[in-house]
Amino acid sequence: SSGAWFSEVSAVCPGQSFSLEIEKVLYHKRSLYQDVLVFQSKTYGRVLALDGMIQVTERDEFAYQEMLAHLPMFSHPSPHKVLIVGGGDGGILREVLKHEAVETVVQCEIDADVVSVSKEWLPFLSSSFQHPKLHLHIGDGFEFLKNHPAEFDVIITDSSDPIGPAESLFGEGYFQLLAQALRPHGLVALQGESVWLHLELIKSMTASCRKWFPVVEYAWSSVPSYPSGQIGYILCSSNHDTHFRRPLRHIEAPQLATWNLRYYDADVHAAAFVLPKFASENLSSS
Ligand code: PUT
Repeated sequence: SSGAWFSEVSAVCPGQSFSLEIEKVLYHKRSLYQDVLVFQSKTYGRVLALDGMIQVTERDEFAYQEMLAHLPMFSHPSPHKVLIVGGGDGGILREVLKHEAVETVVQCEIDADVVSVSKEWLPFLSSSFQHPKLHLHIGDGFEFLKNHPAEFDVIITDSSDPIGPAESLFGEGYFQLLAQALRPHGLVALQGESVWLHLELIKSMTASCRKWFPVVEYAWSSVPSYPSGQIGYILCSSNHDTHFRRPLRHIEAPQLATWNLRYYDADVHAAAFVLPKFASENLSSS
């Protein structure tokens, strides 16, 4: 062990700092957009940090990837065409492609270096970048959406935090573009931050989403390496009849083993929408 520690110090989570012991730094460079760091940690496997914020660790990445991908995917009856905005490590893509209904995945990631670094250092996440159903576009998700009206069944935004290159993906202008890029009955899922740290941000995001979508819900999961150990998912539907709390589809038993799920199942899906009182009082639509 090097005896060195990585500590998250950021305005995203002021006054606190989560730390991991570093075994070896594998990659550290500034890309066009941000500081990109990959290290081997002592107890969480490989870790990707962007601008000093942990994006994934090998130990707990499945909790985030499975929930952000499968909550919307199992809430849509037939998700044929899916857009991933961000998600440059490839984890959401890996999960989305498990759904047989998917014919095309378009992914728009702003930072080509995140994709290439993930291909080289994070193979457990990036294994699907060669998939024939994928159309990978390197560019700004906000700008991309302006040119793709009424095209997608499901749009998943796997962003970093609102300070840095992902800032535009947290505002009302972006939610309007998402609503316009959906096919009829389309759904959206967004990285929704932590109720312990970002309740005001989540309140304003869900209120803005409600201007563009008739159904908006917040679900959550535990992810120990994210600030406060909890992260949320904002789910929006353009269909009044969507009930996010009940998955519409289930995995057939023979396929279940090949999906290799470690966090998500139908019970976890339903339970994810049950919020502690301080959060539900702030986030309910009524
Ligand atoms: N896409 C990773 C989310 C990290 C939030 N801090």
